[in-house]
Amino acid sequence: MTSGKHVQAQDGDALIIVDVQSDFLPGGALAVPQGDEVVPVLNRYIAAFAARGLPVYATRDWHPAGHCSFRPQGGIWPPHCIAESEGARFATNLAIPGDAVIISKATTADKDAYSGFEGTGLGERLREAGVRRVFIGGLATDYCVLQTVKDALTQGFDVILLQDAIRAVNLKPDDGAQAEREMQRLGAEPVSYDRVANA
Ligand code: VGL
Ligand code: ZN
Repeated sequence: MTSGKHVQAQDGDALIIVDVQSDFLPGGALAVPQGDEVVPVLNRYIAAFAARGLPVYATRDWHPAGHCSFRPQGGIWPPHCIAESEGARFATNLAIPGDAVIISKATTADKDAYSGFEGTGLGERLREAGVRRVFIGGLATDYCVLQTVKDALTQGFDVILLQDAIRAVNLKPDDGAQAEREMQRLGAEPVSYDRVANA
């Protein structure tokens, strides 16, 4: 399945950056181990897309205080990514283009949404923009990246998984590896930067 051939970003492609927010970085409320390491890699993908005039979408977890996924409310996570808070901001060193489309998700108290497609209109936005293939990276591999990739595939998009720009929570040590295997089994093609940027 994995080959050495290049996957050149071209017309009909979009980059989707999943939840690269302060609370998911080391020191944050729900820190993903080595989550900060995706930032410089994503910046290179962003530059490649920008150089070709291709669109960039950035999703963000954007919860109200008292969200159902928070432990005080009976959920499994520490409170994180509360809308408008410092922790909900994109990583300060992430070079999100000025014209990137920002997609906020899980914005109501009673419902969680790991996928950037869930309740956001992202699928429609992509189709309206003529996007047929999405390159997906960000945080976290075993939650929001996994569910975003699955929904993208279900909605008929081709999916390129940016394997060097994802990191896992790994509540169980194998969760990230298992999520990567599942995404590939469902049809996502894993690449790393050297296969994308051959221009
Ligand atoms: C996420 C846990 C809770 C994620 C969001 O972005 O992967 N994980 N909320
Ligand atoms: Zn969340």
